Amino acid sequence: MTDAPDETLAALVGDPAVPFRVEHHVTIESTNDRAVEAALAGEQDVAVVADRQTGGYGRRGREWRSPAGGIWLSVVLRPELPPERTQLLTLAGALGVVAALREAGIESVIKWPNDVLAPDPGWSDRKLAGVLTRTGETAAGDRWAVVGIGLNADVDPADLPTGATSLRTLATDIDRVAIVRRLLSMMDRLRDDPETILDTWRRDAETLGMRIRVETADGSIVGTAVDVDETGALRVETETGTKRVTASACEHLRPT
Ligand code: BT5
Repeated sequence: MTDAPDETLAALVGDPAVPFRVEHHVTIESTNDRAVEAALAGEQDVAVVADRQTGGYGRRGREWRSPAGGIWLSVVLRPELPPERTQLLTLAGALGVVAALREAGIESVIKWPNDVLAPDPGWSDRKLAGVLTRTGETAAGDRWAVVGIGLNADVDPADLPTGATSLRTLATDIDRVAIVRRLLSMMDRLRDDPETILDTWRRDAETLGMRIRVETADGSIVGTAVDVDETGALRVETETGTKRVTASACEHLRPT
């Protein structure tokens, strides 16, 4: 780790501007695991934040690098959305990041389903943030969702994998506390409002209108992303008709 900032996210604890109860850790294995534990214990409206994670993970257990100075955060919710629409919470998490960064004067775009990218005119967008949603039920049968967000804020890009970047390459003054405050209030506004999630997503997603390749369980699909449906699935126009794609890896292709 290089140049770790001294300041922590502890200032968010008890902050009246934050619509969640904030639990702060200087170092934790994974905020997602801690949030799932809280969800299973029946807690809700909790935001677990950490300055550093030692065992952060992404989809399918992939490693998520989480050096000091990043924003590693997981929100425990009781979603009102029907189960088939919970993927919308992933879109909401990405929208929260874009909104918070926009307020800080930093432009970013969304790649379906869970990436926030620093736009690059040279066609090599680099990943700034990723979102991972887990869902389940308590013993009493109450549905919960944990939306985990990893944002490379005040992090040395040398500590990140290839294809990733941090806010340090885009801004000089990075107020992590202000970013989290804004992100969490956006999550709070969007969490039970699927129509606003979809409308805002259509505005902020770079994926729509692009030629893409998506890897699915049935093989790879190449086509133009035309829309998202009410569950957050992507609609892709291909030579053999319109396909509906749920969770998968998505690559933006150069126009031919
Ligand atoms: C994601 O997974 O993008 C979701 C990441 C969610 C992380 C948050 S941090 C708070 C909470 N606690 C956790 O333990 N997790 C959540 P996925 O789409 O599977 O992307 C994973 C891939 O991104 C890896 O295989 C690497 O290639 C790349 N990667 C790893 N660390 C990265 C980083 N810090 N920034 C950008 N890319 C990274």
